[in-house]
Amino acid sequence: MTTFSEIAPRLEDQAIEVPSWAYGNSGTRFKVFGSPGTPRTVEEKVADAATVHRFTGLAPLVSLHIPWDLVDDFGALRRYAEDLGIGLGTINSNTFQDDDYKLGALTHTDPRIRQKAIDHHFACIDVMHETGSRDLKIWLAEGTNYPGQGDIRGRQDRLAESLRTIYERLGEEQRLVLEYKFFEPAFYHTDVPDWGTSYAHVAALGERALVCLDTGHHAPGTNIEFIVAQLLRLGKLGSFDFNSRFYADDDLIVGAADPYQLFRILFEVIRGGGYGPGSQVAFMLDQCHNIEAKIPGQIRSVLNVQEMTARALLVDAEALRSAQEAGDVLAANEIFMDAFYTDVRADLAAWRESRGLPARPVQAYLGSGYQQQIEADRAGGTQAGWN
Ligand code: LRH
Ligand code: MN
Ligand code: MN
Repeated sequence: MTTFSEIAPRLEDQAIEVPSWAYGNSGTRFKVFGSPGTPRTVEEKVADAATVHRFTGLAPLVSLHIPWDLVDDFGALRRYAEDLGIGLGTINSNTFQDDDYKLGALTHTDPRIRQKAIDHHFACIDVMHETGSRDLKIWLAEGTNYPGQGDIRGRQDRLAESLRTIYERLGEEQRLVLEYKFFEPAFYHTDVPDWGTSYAHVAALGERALVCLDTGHHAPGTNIEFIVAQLLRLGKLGSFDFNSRFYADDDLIVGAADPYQLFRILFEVIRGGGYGPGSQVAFMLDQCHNIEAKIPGQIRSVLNVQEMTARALLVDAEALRSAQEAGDVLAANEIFMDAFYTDVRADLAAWRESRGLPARPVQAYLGSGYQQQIEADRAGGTQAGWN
């Protein structure tokens, strides 16, 4: 049995990127709830993200969404973030809130609209040069609602061409990550519905194009850890968007719906070399906090990832391999489950304290006065939201 003290040094390698939109108001198509203290500006979102890092030591980067997080001077925003102890991370493009894109953006039949969508990605790359971001993340809301509505094959061809144009614009240190999602907002067919389609496109582009796996973007019952293993094997897993789901693209707190699934995913990440020095896999959250408090919700989320990472690191890899090779089904499963069932919370609390962090970050945040302060300071103005 591997012990906590044996794996503790590896916990230092954990860095989770938080999404700026987690701090703004969000909701469902039925209602967006306002909440006191919600950021009114991009700077305030960055300050909240930095607070999550201050209480956990786990979240050194905040991911931005363009145009939701558009500012005049991204260099100044970068300096502001760095003064608060964090960096600006992945830049997310947006081709899903413009009437022009109703029937497609990078896949559209009209070259003018395709070029408009490509230009938006060029603008995102310009932002990345200023923010120092490595990754351009592309999630497309494209597809059709009715059989016969579009030429599925032609749309793939136009998508490949648009992606190539964007890819060629990247700087040498920059990467493109292509996110897939099996449905929504299109319901009949989606242009990038699964890892295979994303893989086909990024493989055609080149080394700096990779797949982004959003844990909420699969059909129920999908074996996500298998996809993780396969993409790592192929050298094409670029990033995660972590969250959890019960029914659709719920964007709930990662590890809340199915901690065991998160454990299995993280086990394959570690097994496949996707964690620790030399790994190119970005651990991001893609979540919204519709009804719960946002900053403690983010703190809880990064702690959930840390907790399941620790448990996955506890799997006795050597004993597991011996049992697997001996064909000992029950022993292999028991070794795996022993690690999953190990409660690491007290060890993690002590480990945090040893590094000058609060043992219980959520409680420390709630007692810190930060929430009261932002509720007082941020009265008035317009709260940032999903737009
Ligand atoms: C839509 C989505 C996607 C993007 C995010 C901004 O499904 O959740 O995952 O990354 O919006
Ligand atoms: Mn996502
Ligand atoms: Mn999503």
